[in-house]
Amino acid sequence: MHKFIYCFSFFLGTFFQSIAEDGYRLWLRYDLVNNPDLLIQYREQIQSMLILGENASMEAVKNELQLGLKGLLGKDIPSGLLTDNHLLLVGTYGPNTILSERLTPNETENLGDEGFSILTKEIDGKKIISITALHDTGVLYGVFHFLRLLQTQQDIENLNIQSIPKIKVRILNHWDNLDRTVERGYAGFSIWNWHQLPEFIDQRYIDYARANASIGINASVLTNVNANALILRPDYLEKVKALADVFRPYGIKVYLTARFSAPIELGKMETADPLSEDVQSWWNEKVKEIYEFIPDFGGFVVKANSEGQPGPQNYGRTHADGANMLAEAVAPYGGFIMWRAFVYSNEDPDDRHKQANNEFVPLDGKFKSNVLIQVKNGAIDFQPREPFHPLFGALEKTPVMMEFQITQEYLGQGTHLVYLGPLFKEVLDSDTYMEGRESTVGEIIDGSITGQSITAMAGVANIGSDRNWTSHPFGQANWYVFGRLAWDYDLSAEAIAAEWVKQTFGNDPGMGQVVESIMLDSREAVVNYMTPLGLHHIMGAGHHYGPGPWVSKMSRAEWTSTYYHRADSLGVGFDRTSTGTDAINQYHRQIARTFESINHCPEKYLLWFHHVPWHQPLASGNTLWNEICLHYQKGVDQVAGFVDRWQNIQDSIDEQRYHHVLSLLTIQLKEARWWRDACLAYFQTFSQLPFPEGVEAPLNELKYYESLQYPYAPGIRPKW
Ligand code: GCV
Repeated sequence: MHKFIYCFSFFLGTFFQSIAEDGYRLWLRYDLVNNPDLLIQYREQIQSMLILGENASMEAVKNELQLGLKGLLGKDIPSGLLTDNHLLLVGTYGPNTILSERLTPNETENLGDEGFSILTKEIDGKKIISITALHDTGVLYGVFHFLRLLQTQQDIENLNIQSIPKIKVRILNHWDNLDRTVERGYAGFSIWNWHQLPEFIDQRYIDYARANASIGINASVLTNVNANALILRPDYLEKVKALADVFRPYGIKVYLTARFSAPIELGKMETADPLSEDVQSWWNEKVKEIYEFIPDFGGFVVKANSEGQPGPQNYGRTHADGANMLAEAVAPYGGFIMWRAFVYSNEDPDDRHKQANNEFVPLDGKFKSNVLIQVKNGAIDFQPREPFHPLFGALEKTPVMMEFQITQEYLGQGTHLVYLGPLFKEVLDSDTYMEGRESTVGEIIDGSITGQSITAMAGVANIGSDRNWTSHPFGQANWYVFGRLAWDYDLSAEAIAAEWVKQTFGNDPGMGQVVESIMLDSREAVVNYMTPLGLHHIMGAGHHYGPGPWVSKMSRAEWTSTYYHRADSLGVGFDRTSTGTDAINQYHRQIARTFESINHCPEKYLLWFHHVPWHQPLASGNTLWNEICLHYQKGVDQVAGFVDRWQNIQDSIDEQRYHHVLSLLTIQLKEARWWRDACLAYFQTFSQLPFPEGVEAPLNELKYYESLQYPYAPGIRPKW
């Protein structure tokens, strides 16, 4: 009879599940466990729960457990007593707490500020599952982990889990403007409704906090790095405070971007010179005011002297002068300054690739201890593939933090299915040779190589007001994988994809395999149909939507495509070897040696570092020209394969998301062909060679592709 009821409720669950899924619930769907045997096990193991502690965070814990368990187990779990069998016991561990009497110190003592443990224990013949931590936020993370175990249908019979984040500040960067447009945002408008804050608290803010906490994200920069000083005005600070109050119980600290010229714009001063005492006092006062509103304010992210943003160099000062002035202002309150290294100057004729190292390496050791240098994963700009940024491995005395881009500015924006796990992992696992031994980028940003204790990883968010948050349903996976890797960069892209798929689409193994295989192939596919073999930055001008290898006239040379691919009648690619711009020598000599040699340079970076003759034979035996053509074709074929694979699992996916993804894959296939055709038509004008067998010729003449205009492509930088 029992089994019958379970099967019936399972059927009902599956039935409702297939009706409507708009994606709003993200990976926190908590649908009824659809495996009758496991459901029985879970219901047996969790018969009651006791949540210790009363504060806003523990309230969040309680709400999440109630919501999650009710959904997953299909019934309310009553409050229990310590004497109960099969009790779920949740709370912080500390001297004289109920939990301390039940756990041994070594099960908890090393958990730090945010770690947690989940243990199955037998006490007085009664079984409990404890979820504990030294602090409330750790408990919350433990609860989300536990719910993930149930959602992904793991055995919970004998749990012995301890988890501690490797990186301290795991932060989303929103490039959201105060008018609610989002720079490089493809999912609607900003979720911050500045106009209606502080009074109107949208449920979305709470769900945003839940989603972030569930993957360990503990900080959020609310505003665009192309900053607007207005956010520092008291009426806006009141709105920021309202958001900070919502996020606090979920362990999320709020950061803002600081416009360097704010003392002039807001303070009506004549200068923003960081060495001026008046300017310093203005910032000190402003920071004091911010902390009055938000006592746990995280600090500032600053884009200075970059792409037209004001900065210390406007006054003949250095990045260290600018960062240190702000660092002193926030230091008394425990705040941080995340100073971006994304700098390049139109006036500097040197290779853009080299400019960040040129500016920041001489400043190593000159920054205050609460400054982190925020470095993009590669030296150019979030390309489908870039070698890791040479600043990782070059700064020994300064904390260096990672900036990844979750929003797909250069990777098909809101319409292409590209799972970024493999991209993030490729960078984090890259060896910098900083110590002459294995010193991966991951080990540098977690401080284990340089001994830094302040560590951080940022991701430029892909979140917007679209009902499903990220527009493309698979964009959610990129938000998810960012958080999971920021917590533990040793997790694999495969494992994270698998857990995301189970939570997002369900536990059907056949469906799971197909979806995971699409995800895991998708990054290589986009590289193939956009920028194979180390080509880079050949997207359409300004909006970066679609191909634009012909772009050659812009206000800055480094914004053009021809600057990067340098195609001519002899070959293609950017010579960054010692006989070229010598950017290669910003890497450790072991890496530089490999990249320097055209025969040893990994082919995936070939045209990034070398200008290669069209007839050069590559590892496959094909000439460079043929290999380029075959990669473009392969990218298109891969996407065609994604469409087929997706269609094969129609019965296992709810209708709404099935059709949504299918239409987006159709766009992606059309656009992959567009990329192939436009790029091959263009590069052929230089190579003057025929397409090899198996490569489809472009549908149109080059001038057709060149004539396409997209003035309303989303996410373009607005004028402000
Ligand atoms: C926020 C690239 C993007 C810009 C972005 C900039 C940055 O240039 O195209 O939109 O500006 O990077 O990271 O500051």
